[in-house]
Amino acid sequence: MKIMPAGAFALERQVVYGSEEQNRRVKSIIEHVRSEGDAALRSFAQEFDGVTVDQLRVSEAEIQAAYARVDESFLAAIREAADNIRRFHEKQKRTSWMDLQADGSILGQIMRPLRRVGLYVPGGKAAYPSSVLMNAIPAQVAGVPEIVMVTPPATAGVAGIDPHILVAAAEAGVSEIYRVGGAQAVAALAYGTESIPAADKIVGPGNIYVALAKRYVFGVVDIDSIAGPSEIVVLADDTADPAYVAADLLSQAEHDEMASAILVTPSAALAKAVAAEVDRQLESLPRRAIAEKSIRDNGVILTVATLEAGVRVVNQLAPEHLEILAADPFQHLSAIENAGAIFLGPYSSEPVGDYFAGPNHVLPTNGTARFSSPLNVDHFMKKSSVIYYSKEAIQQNGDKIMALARHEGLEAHARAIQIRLQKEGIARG
Ligand code: HSO
Ligand code: ZN
Repeated sequence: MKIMPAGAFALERQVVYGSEEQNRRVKSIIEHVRSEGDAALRSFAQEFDGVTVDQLRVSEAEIQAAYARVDESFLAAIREAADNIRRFHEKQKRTSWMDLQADGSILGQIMRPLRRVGLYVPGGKAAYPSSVLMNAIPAQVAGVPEIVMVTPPATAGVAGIDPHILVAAAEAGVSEIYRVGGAQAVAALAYGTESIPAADKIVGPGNIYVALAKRYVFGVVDIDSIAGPSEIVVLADDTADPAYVAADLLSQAEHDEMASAILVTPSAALAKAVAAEVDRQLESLPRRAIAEKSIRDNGVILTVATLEAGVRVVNQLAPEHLEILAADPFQHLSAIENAGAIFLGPYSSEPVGDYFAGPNHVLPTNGTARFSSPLNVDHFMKKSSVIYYSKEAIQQNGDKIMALARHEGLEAHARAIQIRLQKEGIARG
């Protein structure tokens, strides 16, 4: 890994907009699904996945059969992870409220779950059961009655879906599963087809076509953020074990050649030791090619004068994941302004959060931790404001409302108030 002073590092953010050609294809796929429905989904499955799809919906029998095909240890682990995730997200739930004012008015806010949410799960190698839990459980905790999953066939040419994905979906409360992927799946969720009713929101990661399709249908439905490649920043001092730091950097580098792994440290000795450890540990990694390219292209060790200076660098990077491996990690917590998830101390390796601890692993990437948050229960709820004005309140405030309306040149607004003040004989002055 390159070692350089933090001041010499120029961060490049990689926002994905796709090529003109990709955008054109996505638009055409979406329009096809919109006009031809299921027939378009079947013909795209033939064209892109090489499969003939008879039943778009995955049957209950197929889901039950999936349970027989996964290891017991996998099932036990996924159940415990799901419990932890559920418990964490339960804490986020907010309740409706009503406030009675002194003048007899009532103001309030009603919280309701979205009615129907679509969860996209990519096919092939990037189909992570953990991501099924992370996307579906907050929706379930929010009370969303219909959680629909769409996913392409796991293997090209075979209509089946990875049993681990099916089991994770069933455990996380997914209520319907359809075998359809790509931009066409996003279109089906946005506009609905004969067999897939339209959803109100679409979440979940996908390839460039899925990301562009989500951006395209945004407004017709809500979407989550467009996730970029995984990022980890480790802030460490000389008390950190270089083998731990290297292992954690590599844990995210193996996701994607575009993933980024950065160490920020005031310790020259740690910098050198971690660089050597990364090379050593890379050698035996099954996904060495991916991790190596990620480290070479986007991995760097930034040296700083002090941990406090390191915190300033971290705030500029605004990483998806931050690990603090320092003598007293909690000492720096309040100074961290921008980070999706913060892992403290030597035993809180990022995979603890990726899989198991409970907090969500769908996190803001690409510097968006400056203004956005981990996926959470609120993302699956909406609010309605409630306004009840009493006679006394309209009498007290009618004049002010009319003044504001007339200032905006909206006389009908003013008169809607005035007519009440007159009729009720409560006009003042
Ligand atoms: N680190 C990824 C999530 C994940 N890791 C899924 C393993 N599986 C999110 O940035
Ligand atoms: Zn991960």
